[in-house]
Amino acid sequence: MIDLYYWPTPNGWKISIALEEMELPYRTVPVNIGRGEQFEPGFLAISPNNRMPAIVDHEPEGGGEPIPVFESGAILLYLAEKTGRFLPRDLRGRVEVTEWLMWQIGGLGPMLGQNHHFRVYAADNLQYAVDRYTNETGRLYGVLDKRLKGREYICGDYSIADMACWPWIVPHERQGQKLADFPNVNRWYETMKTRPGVQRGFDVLKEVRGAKMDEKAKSILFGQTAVTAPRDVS
Ligand SMILES: N[C@@H](CCC(=O)N[C@@H](CS)C(=O)NCC(=O)O)C(=O)O
Repeated sequence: MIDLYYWPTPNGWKISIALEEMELPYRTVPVNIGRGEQFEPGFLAISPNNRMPAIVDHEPEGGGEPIPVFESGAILLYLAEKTGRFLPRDLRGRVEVTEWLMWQIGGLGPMLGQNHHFRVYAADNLQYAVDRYTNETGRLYGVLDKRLKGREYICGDYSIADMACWPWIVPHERQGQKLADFPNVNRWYETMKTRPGVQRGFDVLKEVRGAKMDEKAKSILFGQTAVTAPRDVS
């Protein structure tokens, strides 16, 4: 059994989708990040960066103590290794999937996260920041569009790179992007949506998906410093 520490956001969906696609048994442990549950000591012991997703695998290969894993890219690699699925075994295929996984982790996720921040959450309208991240989002969509030309999935066959990228394309409207401008991304996005594993993963905790962020949640999420926010779950 795997414990999935999770909240329904793009980074969370990557792992709920992977667990569903890999048909691994798991139980969901909600981490309400708008209420500060990511600062609970028990969670920090698993995920010291106070971010979800994280997992604990109670049945690791070879037995022994449960294995905790934080960082969605590390979790995807761990699960792909565990199951032998969605990560090619041959050197060249493996390098390609790793490249596009790292592209998501190092570029698509952080840039689109800043896009959401300045377009949707920032108290002031900071036009420079809005333009900067909207343009960079468009550039990254363009890169993905070129990559998907002539390929059904990002690396040809379906892989953990698709599971990492797709959740970040879900909120394309709030990122100021039109999928019609990126026909290959659009086609891939729709193909992904038809996969039962993607649908099941996307629906985990769907009852709280897209809940409006109140001021308290904003101060917990956007007020973090080196000292960082105290636990506040009231
Ligand atoms: N690099 C991390 C990013 C995870 C991340 O940013 N998670 C957000 C939600 S999408 C979170 O837990 N935020 C809590 C916080 O900011 O305190 C990963 O890929 O796992």
